[in-house]
Amino acid sequence: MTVSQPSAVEIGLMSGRAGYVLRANDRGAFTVASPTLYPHMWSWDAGFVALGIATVSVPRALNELRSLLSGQWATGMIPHILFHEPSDYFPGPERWRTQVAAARPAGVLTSGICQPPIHVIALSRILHDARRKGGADQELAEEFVRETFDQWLAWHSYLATARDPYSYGLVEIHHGWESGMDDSPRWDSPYANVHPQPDMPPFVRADLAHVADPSQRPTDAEYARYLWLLEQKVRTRYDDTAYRATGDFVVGDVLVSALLAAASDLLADMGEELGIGGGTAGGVEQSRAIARRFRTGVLRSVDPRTGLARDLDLRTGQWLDVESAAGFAPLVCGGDEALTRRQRDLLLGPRWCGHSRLRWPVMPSVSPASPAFREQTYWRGPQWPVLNWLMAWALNRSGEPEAANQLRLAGLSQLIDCDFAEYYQPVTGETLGSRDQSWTAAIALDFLAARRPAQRRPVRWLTSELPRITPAQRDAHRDAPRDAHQPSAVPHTGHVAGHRPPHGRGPATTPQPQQRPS
Ligand code: 2M8
Repeated sequence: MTVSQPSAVEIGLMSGRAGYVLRANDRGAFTVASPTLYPHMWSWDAGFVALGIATVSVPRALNELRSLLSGQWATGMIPHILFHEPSDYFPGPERWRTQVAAARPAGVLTSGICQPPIHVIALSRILHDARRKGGADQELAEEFVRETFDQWLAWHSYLATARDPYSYGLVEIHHGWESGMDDSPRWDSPYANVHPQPDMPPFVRADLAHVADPSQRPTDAEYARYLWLLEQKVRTRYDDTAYRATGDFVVGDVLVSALLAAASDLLADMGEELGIGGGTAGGVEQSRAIARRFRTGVLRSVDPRTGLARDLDLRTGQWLDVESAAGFAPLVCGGDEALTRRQRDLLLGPRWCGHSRLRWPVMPSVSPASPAFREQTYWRGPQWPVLNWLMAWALNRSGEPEAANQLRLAGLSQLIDCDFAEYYQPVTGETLGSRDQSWTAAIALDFLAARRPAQRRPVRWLTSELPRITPAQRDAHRDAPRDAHQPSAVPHTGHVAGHRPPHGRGPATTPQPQQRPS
C-alpha cells in the first residue's frame, strides 16, 4: 500500500488539534498521559510528550522533563508514575505504599517501578529543535542539559547496575509494566510463574470504567498478577536485590536495553558537545561504557533464524521467542549494519508493516503473522503510534531516511481523523483505548514538523567489544551443573563459570571485563 503526503489543510487541522489536546492535558508543570484513563504523569509518556511539545515551545518541553526529574529516587530510578493530584486511578499511591522505601523522593508521590528510558532520546531531539531555533531557546536547552546531565546519568547508571548486577547487558525488569507493553505475549511465559497469594489485599479495577469495551484491556487474571508483583515490590521495600531473591518475575528486556544503549550514546554526545561530563566523574566515558554493554547484550540476544532480538527470562534461563515489536531492538541501538538492513527489510515486509491485512502500513505491537497476534487486545497486536515513531526514529538514525519516511507518512495517515487514540485496531483502523492520548498527539506534532534527521552518527560495531570466551571457559560452562534458576540459554556470555550470583538466581558465571574498542 502506498500512502501520500497529507495535504496542507490536513496538516493545519492535525497540528492545531494535536496542540489543543496537549494544551487540554497540560496541568501546569506536567501533562497527564490522558484526560480520563491516565490522569497522572507517566515516565515514558512524558518523554514523548516533551519532544512533541518542543516543536511548539522549547521552554515548556524542558519543564516537562524537569517535572519528571522531580520524582527521581535517590537510587537514580525515574518512577513510572508521578501522582501530582488525587484521582480515581488504580493502583494509586495508597496501593504503591512507597513510604516503605528509603530512596523515594520528597514532595511528590510516585509508583515504585520504572519504564523504558526514552527521555534522553527526547532531550537530544529537543536540543536539536532548540538549536534550529537558536537564541533564547538554544541557550535554555543547553543550560538544561548542563544542569541535568548528572541526573540522566544517574538514571542510566541505576539501570546499568541495580538492574544488571551480573553485567549480562540486558536490563532486568521486575514487572511487565516496566516494559511499557503491559500484557504483551512477550511476558506470557514469565507471568505463568507469577502466583498471586491469598494474603494479597483485595482490589477493584478502575480502568474498565474508562473504555468502551473491556476486551480492549488486560483481563482480571492478568491484573491480579500485576498487583501481586506490586505487592512483592512493597514487601521487599523496593530494594532491587531483595526483590531479585524472592520476586516471581525477573526478565531481561531487550527493548529497554536498546533504548538505554541509544540514550547513553546520545547523553555522551551531548556531554562532549557541551564540554560536560568529562571531569573527574567521567560521565561521558561512563555513558559510552553503558552504551557498549547494552548494545552487546541486545545483539547477543538475536535469534539468527528470525533476525529478531529476544527477551531472556532470568528465572528459567529461557529466551522468549515472540514476534513482538521489541524484536527490533537492534534497529534502535544499532551496531551491526547487516542486521540493521535485515531488520529494515523485515519491518517493511509482509510479516510486519507490509502485512496484507493491515489498514495502515504502521508498526503493529505483534506481527499479524504470529499465532500470538490478537487484533483488539491491548499490547497483543494493536498499533501504538509511539512505537511506529520509535521505529521511524531508529531508521533515520541508521541512515535509512526513505524507510523512515514511509513509516512517518503511514503514521500520519493513521492519525488523520485527529482522535489521537491510545492505540489502533490494526486491521480495521478503529481507534481503541483512551482518546486524546498525550503521547499520540505529541508524535503527530513531531511527524508533522518533519525535521531533517540530525547528522547521521553511525554506531560502528567493533568486534573487539564482544566479550571473549576462551575454549576452556566454554567447556567449563558446558560442564557446569545446571539448576532450575540457571539460564541455559546464555551460552555466549563471555563469562567465567563457577561464580554463582547470590540466591541461586542467574547464570553460574561472572562477567569478563569488557575490552575497550580499538
Ligand atoms: C499503559 O500502562 C498503564 C500502567 O502503567 C496501565 O495500563 O494502567 C501502557 O500502555 C504504558 O506503556 C503507558 O505508559 C501507560 C500510560 O499511557 O498506559
